Amino acid sequence: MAIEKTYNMIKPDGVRNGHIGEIISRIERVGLTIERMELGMVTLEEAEANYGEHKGKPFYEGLISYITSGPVVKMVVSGENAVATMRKLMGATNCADAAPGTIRGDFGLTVDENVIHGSDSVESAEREIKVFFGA
Ligand code: YYY
Ligand code: MG
Repeated sequence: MAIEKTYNMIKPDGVRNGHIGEIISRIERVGLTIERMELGMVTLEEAEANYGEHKGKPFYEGLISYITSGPVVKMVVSGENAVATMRKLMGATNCADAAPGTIRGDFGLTVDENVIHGSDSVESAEREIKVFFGA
């Protein structure tokens, strides 16, 4: 086990639908620590840097316009196995496949508006934290 940092972001639908408090509670309840948190818009540059791996895929343009469409909550979360623990709390990418009890399973319906983002590895987390919070 290792203490890790991960980047998480409550997406525009999660903010718009009023799930900020519940999501933060779930993160705290498992014993992870919210180290930084900011509510605000995602710039086009940040969106393209965060989702560069998906450039060229059919959903890319929609993803960029969606993530820049309204306020999000940007967070750095830390703790034991923070990357995998947050992925477990989030659930499957497609909300329709996400298990009940997960954030996506409980608060989302679709794959394109799926409530929350979470880094998929320690390396991605380092990169994403720099994109959204600087060095
Ligand atoms: O890491 P995660 O968010 O679970 O999924 P990714 O495969 O990295 O895709 C990033 C993001 O793209 C996903 O959260 C929603 C969107 N997306 C989509 O709109 N349609 C797809 N078929 C796949 C992904
Ligand atoms: Mg991903």
